Amino acid sequence: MKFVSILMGSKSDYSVMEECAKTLEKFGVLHELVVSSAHRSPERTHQYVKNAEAKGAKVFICAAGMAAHLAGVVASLTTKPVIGVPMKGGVMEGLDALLSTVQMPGGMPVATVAIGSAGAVNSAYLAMQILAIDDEELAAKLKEDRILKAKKVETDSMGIES
Ligand code: RP5
Repeated sequence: MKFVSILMGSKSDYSVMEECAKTLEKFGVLHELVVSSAHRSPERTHQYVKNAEAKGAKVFICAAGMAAHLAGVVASLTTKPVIGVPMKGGVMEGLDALLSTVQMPGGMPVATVAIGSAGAVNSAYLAMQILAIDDEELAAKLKEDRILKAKKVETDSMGIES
C-alpha cells in the first residue's frame, strides 16, 4: 500500500499539519499521521520510520518547531524523499526551526518548505508531485488543480478590476 507518512514533533503541531493531511485527502492520497519526537522519543521515531517504510511509505513529511531535528533524523533513517515543515514558535517564531531543518550536510537532503501553514500545504503538494512521477491519475489531478488556480486568479481580478 503506497502512502505518505506525516510525522509531527508534538501534538501542538497538529493544528497546522491538519492542513497537510486535508490537502492529501482532497486528492485522495493515502496518508498516516503520527506524533513522534526526535528528542523526546528517539526510539519510537526510529521504529516508526523503519515500519512505515516496510508498510509502503513513499515520502515522509516531518513537521517540527524550535530545535527542529525531526526531518534530519528521519532523513538519516531512510532514502525515501523527506520534506521538512518548520513550525512557528520559539523565540524566533519559526526562523530557528527553518534553519535547523534546511541546514542539512551534503548528501543528506531534506526538502524544506515555508514556515507554518503555507509550508504544511506545500509539503502535501510536493509529496504528491513526487508520487505523480509514476502515477498518471494523480498527475492529471494536479494539472487540473493548476488550471483551477489560474481561473480563480482571473475570477478574483474580475471582481475588483477598475
Ligand atoms: C518541537 O517543539 C515540536 O515539533 C513543537 O513544534 C515544539 C514545541 O513542542 P511542545 O512543547 O508544544 O510539545 O519538538
